[in-house]
Amino acid sequence: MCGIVGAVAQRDVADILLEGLKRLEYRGYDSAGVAIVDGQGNMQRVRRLGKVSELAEALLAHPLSGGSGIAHTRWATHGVPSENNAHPHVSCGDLAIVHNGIIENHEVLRDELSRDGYKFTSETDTEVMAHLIHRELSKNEDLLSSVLAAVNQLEGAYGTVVMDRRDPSRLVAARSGSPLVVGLGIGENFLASDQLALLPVTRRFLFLEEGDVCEMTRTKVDIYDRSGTRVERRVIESDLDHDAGDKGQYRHYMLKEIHEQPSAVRNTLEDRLTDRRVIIESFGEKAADIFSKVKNVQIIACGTSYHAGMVARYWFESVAGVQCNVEIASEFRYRKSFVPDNSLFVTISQSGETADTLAALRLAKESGYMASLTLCNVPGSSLVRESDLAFMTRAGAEIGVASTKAFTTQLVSLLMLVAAIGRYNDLSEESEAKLVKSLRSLPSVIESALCLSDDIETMAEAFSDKHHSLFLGRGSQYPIAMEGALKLKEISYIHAEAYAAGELKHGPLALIDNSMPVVVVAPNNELLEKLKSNMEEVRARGGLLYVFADSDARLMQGNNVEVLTLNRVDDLIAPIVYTIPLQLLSYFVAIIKGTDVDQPRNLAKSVTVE
Ligand code: F1P
Repeated sequence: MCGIVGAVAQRDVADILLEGLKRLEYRGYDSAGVAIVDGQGNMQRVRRLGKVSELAEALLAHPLSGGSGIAHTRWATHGVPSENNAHPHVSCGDLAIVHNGIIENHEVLRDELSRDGYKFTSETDTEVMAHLIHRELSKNEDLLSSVLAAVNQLEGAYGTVVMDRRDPSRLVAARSGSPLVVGLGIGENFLASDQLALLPVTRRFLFLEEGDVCEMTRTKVDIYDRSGTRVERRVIESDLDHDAGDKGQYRHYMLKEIHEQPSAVRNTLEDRLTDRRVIIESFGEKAADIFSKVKNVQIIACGTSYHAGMVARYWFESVAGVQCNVEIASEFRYRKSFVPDNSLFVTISQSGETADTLAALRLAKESGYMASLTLCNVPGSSLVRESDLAFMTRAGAEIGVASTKAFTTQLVSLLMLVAAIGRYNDLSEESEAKLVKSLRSLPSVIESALCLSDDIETMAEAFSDKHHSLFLGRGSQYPIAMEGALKLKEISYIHAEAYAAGELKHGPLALIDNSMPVVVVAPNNELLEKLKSNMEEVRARGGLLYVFADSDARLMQGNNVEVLTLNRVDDLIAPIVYTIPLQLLSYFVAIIKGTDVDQPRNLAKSVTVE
């Protein structure tokens, strides 16, 4: 969603801000803007509807000089995408502000500020914040205490940075519900909503915590907690690759990330397995003690991460012998739920900042769960910091909005978790050794699945003129069908629905005709014969079948049936492997349709508002 970059330096900061915004483009946005104070104390602001490249062009035509600035990519919540609604917002020509999040009491505050004579030029909740801080500043003349006083009047979520043209040597930032990170330079300092934005200028970061307010100059960073008490935050050296934001030889980040899966999975596994076991301590020092008591697992996640949780449910109950429930965070957080004894609360998130998942974790902490664990791809993110245990999926930076390598590494992490907990329940030493062997085979098995790329590219042509599609699977392949359908929807905008194949007769069969492609994930397992009957039901009604199967499945190519064959793999890891062709299918369909693969319309990479 929205992205923030800020800088105070001796040099001109326009290029640093612009590069930061480009690196945040993957989060999804509809407009962009920058405000810089020049050497004479003038506030200069440029905003554009559309891409950061349009803002860059505007800045090329009219370059901005100055060592203090803030910049933003906006994903509309209050008010349509437009130049007027784009950030930074300015109050009375003096204060500029950028903001991520949603202010829930903005209407009351807007009325109050209008009565005090403030004029509004946008429909945003952010302009309300700008005027509110300005009003405080006119009372006490200190930006830091004005921001503190203003945020105390806000309800909702914010990550915000404020700049005053009358004293551009300092920026003030505040965080509640939307992440902010300080980047430490030498004689210059930076702020951003995501460390990726600042990798070209620094690797040393301080993560602001909930309620923190920060005052930053070129040489000093002071952080205060919600009560105004000075606090220290740990400096973290980032190990993210500087070029994490580079597409390399690939046409799109998504394609690069699909092809990175063998190495991403290798990283996930590295140092975490012995020959026959999963190393429990990889989940944290307290993991063995906690896992030995677990009798129930509650998984909470959103979107693709939720699908990973759905697969894990099959594994937990069949492999570990441990009861497992999975629920979408936005539902869980608003209902009263039952907490069984010895229950582990597990969140899954590539970003670690998803507002609903974070709220669910906070609720769980008050609800009697034994402990919390997050499986996450971003070290230092909110979910990681607030959970008792954290396991990094180590997929590397994922830029494409539609998650690929983050998903498969989540599945790998979950299978390790199943083994670690299973050891204290139904998983024998022999079965764990077999599971470990299968995990180790994954990088090369995924490599072979990627070899189907050309055939899938040809298959994709059949989808380009279609408006609807169905995805079918059974057992642990059902959530994989759901993930396949989600991927196709997200990036090609073709309507796609997934069904557990046994549900066909209970409704969706009515939709089948020769304009409805039906994609089936059909590895040879104990449900294959049932699945074959479901496919016959589709074929008999003129439906078009596109089947991913293995050689042992003995499925014949024929009229209206196209079969692509994968190598036979152990059932346990089959959901991970069958994800690959479905990712490629969506990618190639989107290419033919000419959509924006890496930044699909209306979607965001990090969903920091509920
Ligand atoms: C959940 C999610 C992703 C999806 C997209 C938007 O986020 O739905 O699965 O790919 O990027 O958010 P997270 O909690 O896994 O970060």
